[in-house]
Amino acid sequence: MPTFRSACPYDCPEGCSLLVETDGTQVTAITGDPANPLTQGWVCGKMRRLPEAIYSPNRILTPLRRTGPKGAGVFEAISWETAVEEIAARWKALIARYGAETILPYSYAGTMGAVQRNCGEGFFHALGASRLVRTLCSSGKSAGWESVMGSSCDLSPWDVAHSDLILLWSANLSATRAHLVPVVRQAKERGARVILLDVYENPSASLTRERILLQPGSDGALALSMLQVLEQEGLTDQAYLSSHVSGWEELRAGLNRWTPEATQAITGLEPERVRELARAYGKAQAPCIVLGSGFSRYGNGGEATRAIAALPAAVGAWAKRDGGTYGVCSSPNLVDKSLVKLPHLAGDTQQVNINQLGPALAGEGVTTPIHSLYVYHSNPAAVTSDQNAILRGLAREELFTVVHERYLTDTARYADLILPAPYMVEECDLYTPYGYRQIQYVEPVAAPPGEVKSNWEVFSLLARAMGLEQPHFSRTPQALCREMVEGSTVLTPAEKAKVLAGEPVVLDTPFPLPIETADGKIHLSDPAPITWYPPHGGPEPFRLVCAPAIHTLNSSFNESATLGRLRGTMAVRMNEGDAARLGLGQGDRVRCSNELGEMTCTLALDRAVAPGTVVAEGVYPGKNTVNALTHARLSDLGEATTMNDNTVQITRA
Ligand SMILES: Nc1nc2c(c(=O)[nH]1)N[C@H]1C(S)=C(S)[C@@H](COP(=O)(O)OP(=O)(O)OC[C@H]3O[C@@H](n4cnc5c(=O)[nH]c(N)nc54)[C@H](O)[C@@H]3O)O[C@H]1N2
Ligand SMILES: Nc1nc2c(c(=O)[nH]1)N[C@H]1C(S)=C(S)[C@@H](COP(=O)(O)OP(=O)(O)OC[C@H]3O[C@@H](n4cnc5c(=O)[nH]c(N)nc54)[C@H](O)[C@@H]3O)O[C@H]1N2
Ligand SMILES: [Mo]
Repeated sequence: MPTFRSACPYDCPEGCSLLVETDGTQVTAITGDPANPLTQGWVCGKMRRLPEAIYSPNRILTPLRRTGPKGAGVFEAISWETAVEEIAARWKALIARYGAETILPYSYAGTMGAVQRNCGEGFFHALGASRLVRTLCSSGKSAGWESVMGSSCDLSPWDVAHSDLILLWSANLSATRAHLVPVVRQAKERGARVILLDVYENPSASLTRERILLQPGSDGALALSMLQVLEQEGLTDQAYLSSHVSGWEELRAGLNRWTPEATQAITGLEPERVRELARAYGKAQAPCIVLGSGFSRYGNGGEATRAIAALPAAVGAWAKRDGGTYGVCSSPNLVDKSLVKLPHLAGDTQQVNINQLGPALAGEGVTTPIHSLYVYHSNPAAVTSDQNAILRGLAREELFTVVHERYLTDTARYADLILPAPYMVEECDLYTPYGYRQIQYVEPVAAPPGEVKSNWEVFSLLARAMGLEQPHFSRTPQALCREMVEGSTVLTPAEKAKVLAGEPVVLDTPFPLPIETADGKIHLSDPAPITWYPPHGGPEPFRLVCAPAIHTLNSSFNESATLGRLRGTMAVRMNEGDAARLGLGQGDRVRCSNELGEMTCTLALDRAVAPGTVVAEGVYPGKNTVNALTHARLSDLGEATTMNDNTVQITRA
């Protein structure tokens, strides 16, 4: 059986390197590539089952035109030529009447490849369309980190094996960082203490008996209390603070507001528990915070990230080998993606935040109304907040909606035209995952079935049809990948050659970690000392938190019947005490509701949850799913989603 190298294209920190086996035509098996020190021959169950999705009878294989009412999912097959002609004709008429800003591109992270993910940006800039602000994931965390650490990276995943105190802070390793599970086990065998800090016992709680379940959106207050204890008990590293940190004195001066007693009402944690945690952190040889993103998807998520980022600075963890944080690093500087994004072509057109699609389609926050929506590698009807507002917008009869997809998603159902999209084994791209410093170039290993075309191919066709003259749109993805690799200012010539030969190249984090701020210092009071303020919240009695599911990835893999069965039915998890108070039991049907909408699902009581909190794992297909309950409000820093920051009423269904 021929075997080819490939890489996982999904929006996951792991960026697994893959070995793809084919029978000469079709993909028959996918495993992990031992050449990548993280992947080491093992990949998750989602990836192992990808062939089922690739060859599913439900896959869209030709362009489709709507023949029934919007949302009904009734389509007829048309040719590419007709589809492209229709799009160009509709867009030219709309541009003549309203200007190109009336077209809104909508994309996020169906593929993470440098070319296929970003190429639409160049096209829509050249067209003069509205600009989408892509902050659907962890931009609050990135903005908070940047205000303290600049563009510094953090530890590599394998470094965590040598830490003696690992805080699994808002991170569900079993779902989103599966390759860290054996690393944490190794650390435990060496004697490390592992503590989970979350709003519920997520599946990685199996790694440790020590769980601290805090109130949603209170992490910043907890971190400030830890800093207060570290300071009061003389556990800060004065030498590190004076040589590597600025703004400590201003922050220190206000810490007495944040004693564990003062934050107890916010975090829900016993003061002694917080003191013990801070002492363990301050006394560890190489404390490591494995930092997920869930805690940052709140109205105060940027500030909370600043507070957590202050902890390793206060104890000088970055000066201790394998101390610091893991989970924030991405590889933005390995290659320059502006070659594909073409930022120089961006005009001063109106911006629409990705989280506010519903309001934008209703005419809120835009000066030019949106009359056409082009969705590619995203599924907003399922993943984006305020689902009911989005569905109302997508149902607008005159809105000309084009969706480039692989199967009939909740968004594609509302399209006027659907264009057939590929899986990664059918396209060329360059991957730089955000969980460590890795880069891999991938060639297609199987022919695209039917009339499937990649994002790049479609934008090249549309550029020609719209009369865009730039020679850029006639290039090949291979040439773009090669130019990005060759232009890298980080990779050595030998590494570049290896990348272009299709091998994964992995770079270690240097020790000590270079602090990449303008003055080389960590900033704790710039523009103001770190603080905590309440998240958005709401009037209903329960806080609703969204969390990743193991067997799906956002709405991706919903197309796999096997993975759907493994995931089970839509549920919310609740604390047993809260359930007893409401007279509810395991497996009961419950109705979750707030002013935006409702969701009916099963109640799960099998894992502990912070009091007054319900957790919804995964993104399910259909209407009245969890994002019918999430607001389109933004975070304090980074204009990010606040999808974990909502409240709901729970009643028996
Ligand atoms: N299997 C699987 N893998 C995935 C994904 C998936 O959906 N499924 N999603 C992918 C994507 S797009 C991303 S961005 C990453 C995400 O990877 P992670 O960062 O690990 O996951 P998050 O969803 O950000 O959050 C993880 C945890 O945050 C917790 N949490 C929520 N609110 C709070 C809070 O206020 N405080 C604390 N301490 N914890 C809180 C949740 O309960 C959850 O256990 O994973 C990627 N990988
Ligand atoms: N309730 C809730 N909401 C969430 C989350 C959650 O955990 N819970 N997670 C949030 C997070 S962290 C994120 S990052 C977002 C993710 O939101 P999205 O980026 O929209 O991610 P997916 O749901 O994976 O949908 C991606 C779609 O792209 C399609 N696709 C894949 N590859 C290609 C391609 O090459 N070309 C084209 N045209 N299409 C392709 C897939 O078939 C899939 O339907 O969702 C967010 N929303
Ligand atoms: Mo994400």
